[in-house]
Amino acid sequence: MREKIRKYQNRIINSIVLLFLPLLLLLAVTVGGRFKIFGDITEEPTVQEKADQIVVGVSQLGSESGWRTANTESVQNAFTQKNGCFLIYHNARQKQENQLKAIRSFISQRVDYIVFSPVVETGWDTVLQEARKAGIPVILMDRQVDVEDESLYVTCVGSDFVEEGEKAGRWLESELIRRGDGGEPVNIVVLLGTEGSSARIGRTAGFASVAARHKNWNILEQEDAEFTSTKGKEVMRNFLRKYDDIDVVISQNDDMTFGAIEAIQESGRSVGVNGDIIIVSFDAVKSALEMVSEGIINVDIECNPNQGEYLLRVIDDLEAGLPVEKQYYVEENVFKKQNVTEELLRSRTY
Ligand code: GYE
Repeated sequence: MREKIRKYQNRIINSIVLLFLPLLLLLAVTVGGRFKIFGDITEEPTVQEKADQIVVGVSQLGSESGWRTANTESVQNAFTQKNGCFLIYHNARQKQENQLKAIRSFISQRVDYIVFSPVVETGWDTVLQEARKAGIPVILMDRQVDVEDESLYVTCVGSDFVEEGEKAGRWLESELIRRGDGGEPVNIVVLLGTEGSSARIGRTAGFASVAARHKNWNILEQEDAEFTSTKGKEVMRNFLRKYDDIDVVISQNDDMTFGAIEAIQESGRSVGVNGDIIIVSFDAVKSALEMVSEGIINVDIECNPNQGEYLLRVIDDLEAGLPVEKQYYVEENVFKKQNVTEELLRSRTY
């Protein structure tokens, strides 16, 4: 009998445990989400947090490149509790629809500011009108939007992509002169970044405007490689199969450059300062700068991902009721073998 009662008791205990286990798990996931263990979107901050902190919803477009990782870190280091902020961060994984969802969730959570890096330029009018209706200022980070009414966003902190493209063109001009260019044909292929993105649109236009001044520059082909290393390699491999006389590769970011260099070397050709093919890259992340200093990449047009500090300053100004400019450009350099110093490599954090 006793044995029976004990069995019965055990069964009851087991059922209670089974009943509460899902509840315990749910609690763990919720708490985890709050501290960004499980999810990308944190939970709505409590009223108390809202009262003394500026709540900033950040929609990052993805994590496709080394540049992007550095950009995300910069934002996360700026919008900290120490700086008076509560950050709600979301990664859209390259999809505009995910960014639209994130922005709408920021609106329903009534954040104080919305910051986002638009994956493409078009298609934002409606959601930005919704933010305006809710009285939430929107700040663009990194890339631009193409909207009917520019007052739908307060300001943009990012890069001058057309200027970056022109810098690439101007560097090639001077390099060809240095090599004693006698007007022989220069065959160029271009690896393009994400279709519809400001970085691609601006860099392409900037480079093309310089190329147009040179009758002997032939842009053989420009192809989308989505700012990723894998795609860069694949597209470069196709270019190499199609054209056996490529002189220059313009690669719109370092990740695509890494892939392209692999493809070129596997094809038996060499790259860089003493190589068969000139490599022009954009971003200037640390591992690319190392390749510049080794003469593997000829030139790297810097794109500065450290935008968090600028964004924080803009928000502080807005909080203080001060006027802000419509556009802030971050400082950017051009790196060749000669100016990639040991000191620069040591201090580069990304
Ligand atoms: O060059 C590339 C990234 O928008 C400036 O996006 C950014 C670009 C950057 O994925 O690496």
